[in-house]
Amino acid sequence: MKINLIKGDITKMKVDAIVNAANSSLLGGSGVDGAIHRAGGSSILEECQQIRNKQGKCKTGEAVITNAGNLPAKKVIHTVGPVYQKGESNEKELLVNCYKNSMLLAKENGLHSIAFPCISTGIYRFPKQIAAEIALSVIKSNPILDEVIFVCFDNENYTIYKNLLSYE
Ligand code: AR6
Repeated sequence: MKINLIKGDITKMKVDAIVNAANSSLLGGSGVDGAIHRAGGSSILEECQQIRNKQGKCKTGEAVITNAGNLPAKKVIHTVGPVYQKGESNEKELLVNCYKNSMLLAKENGLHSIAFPCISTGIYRFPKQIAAEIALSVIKSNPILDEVIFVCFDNENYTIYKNLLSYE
């Protein structure tokens, strides 16, 4: 399994699946969620609404899959990261679940490449260094896809990932 790092906008990625750092409503928000819905168009939100009608909200750590509308990716996997409180509310385990469940959902749907944003490290305030260590260790211990790309939007996350990957 290849692991790559890119600094940029995940909505531009031509991969089988991009992952959205959504919220449990699945009905959009700001940050990367807003960017994906803006660039992808209304068909993504329509499918999110259908999923809501069927299963209700998406729990923290879980993931669902939709079309990717106008995006170059084939599918969008929406996962709900934990809101970081003090690190005493199972946040680490829930973040592990986000990465694990997104990879499993991609595999179940016959997808081979996946691009992740730095889930929970924006509005949900998860400490970036710890979040990156978690992301890398989950991906490395679950090598079930051909390619994983980490797409860092901000310099701080990019530097953290670059340093972690260079120690391999
Ligand atoms: N491409 C890649 N990464 C991005 C992009 C982009 N276009 N835009 C922002 N990021 P956040 P969260 C990075 O806040 O912390 C939403 O309102 C950003 O720099 O998007 O999981 C949802 O609806 C940061 O590193 O997600 C939820 O309510 C990372 O994406 C809530 O925010 C995650 O930041 C989820 O909060």
